[in-house]
Amino acid sequence: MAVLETIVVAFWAMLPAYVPNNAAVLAGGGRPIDGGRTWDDKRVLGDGKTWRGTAAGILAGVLLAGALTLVADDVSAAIGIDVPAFTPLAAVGLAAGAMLGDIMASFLKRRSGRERGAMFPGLDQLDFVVVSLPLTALLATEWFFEVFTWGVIAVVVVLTPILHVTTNMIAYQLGLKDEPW
Ligand code: CTP
Ligand code: MG
Ligand code: K
Repeated sequence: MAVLETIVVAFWAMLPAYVPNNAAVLAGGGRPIDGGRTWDDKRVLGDGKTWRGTAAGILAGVLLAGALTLVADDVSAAIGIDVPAFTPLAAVGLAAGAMLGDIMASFLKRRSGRERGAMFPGLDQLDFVVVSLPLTALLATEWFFEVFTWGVIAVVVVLTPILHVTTNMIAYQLGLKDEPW
């Protein structure tokens, strides 16, 4: 695969995992998942992980995967690069894995004494990749290994932190997010 092709496929295939975090920021609020419970005098997850945000995030990711699947053939023909359709299990793995990774990262942040919103460089940018890719490999094995070649995975690891930092800066500037990370 040529470099440009690899980048386009990586971005396309990861969109259902990229969107949930942003949808959660827009929809978040209401009851926190941990119900306010603490462990070792620290919140289990914190007020930044809510049921509503999580559900909206997963829904947004799955719906986007559905929409991309509808246009995959037309887009492939138009740009001359084969972008993949998503199977339902691939969509769920990517979207739910992204939200789960973000939640697990908050769990680790609280254990290390970081308050809600504190930054954790590295973890903040890659938490959702670390869970969404293995979960998708587990749920949609054939689809995963067809789409996520080593080249695509390498691009994802490099591209994701760049996109994450950029979108969060924009969300912060627009007043949608409390911190720019
Ligand atoms: N959000 C949510 N539910 C989620 C993830 C995010 O409701 N599962 C919303 C919350 O309003 C959260 C905002 O999106 O404050 C920003 O997300 P994030 O940066 O992940 O949370 P933080 O507030 O920074 O909290 P943490 O330190 O736990 O990451
Ligand atoms: Mg944050
Ligand atoms: K986060």
